[in-house]
Amino acid sequence: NSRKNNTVMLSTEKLDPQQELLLKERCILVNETDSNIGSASKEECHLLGPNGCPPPLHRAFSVFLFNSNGELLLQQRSSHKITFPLHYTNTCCSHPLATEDEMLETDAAGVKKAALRRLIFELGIPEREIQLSDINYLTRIYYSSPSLSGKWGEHEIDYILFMKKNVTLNPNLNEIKEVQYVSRENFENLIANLVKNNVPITPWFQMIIDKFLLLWWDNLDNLSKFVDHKSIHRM
Ligand code: DMA
Ligand code: MN
Repeated sequence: NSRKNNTVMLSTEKLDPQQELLLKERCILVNETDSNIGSASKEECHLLGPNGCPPPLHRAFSVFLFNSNGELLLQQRSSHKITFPLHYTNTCCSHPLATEDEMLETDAAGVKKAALRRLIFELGIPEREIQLSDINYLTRIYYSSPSLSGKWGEHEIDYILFMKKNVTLNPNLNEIKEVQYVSRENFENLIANLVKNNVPITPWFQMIIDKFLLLWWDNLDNLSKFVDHKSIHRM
């Protein structure tokens, strides 16, 4: 009935206060060729327009962190996340901010600095354990996708960053529900189990799985032939 619907609506409108504060961050707006064209709040960058129109295109990154055994660290997003709560996804994703440091483009330094900031904040990796030089920038992908709520969504040029390093983890529970390492040989089984149990997977992680991940994973110690800083792949 309508009263019940209304209650559900109101409860989904109430944002987690910590996540709500982060909506004030300034993201970097880009054009289709990834040129910096200005900035907008994280909120503006993730609100769908009328008729579900995608939000403004902005710069983002996706980290894939492997341990020395070649196992990939996955996370389940916390229930507090405004976009894609409780979805399973790659190690860490976020946005470089519109600050002098994180807008640096040579060697994708700004994106890598943002990745370090978020690996420390989300996964609780001690600062001394990771450095810019641990991060390998492979390529960029473009994608656009609404989140389930119908109000929020993504529209990004996403830098794919690979790292192989053993680190200490202390996940920030406002960001992350759980983390786990998965081996290449157990990966397909783990994904099949998530699907079987109706645990959603983020659309960008699914696209990367479908198009690139296994090839890159099989060449983890030999990634240079896959480095492509010219293309922006569309799925
Ligand atoms: C945004 O990730 C970036 C991608 C590649 C989807 P996010 O929603 O996890 O960002 P944040 O952690 O800053 O909320
Ligand atoms: Mn985004």
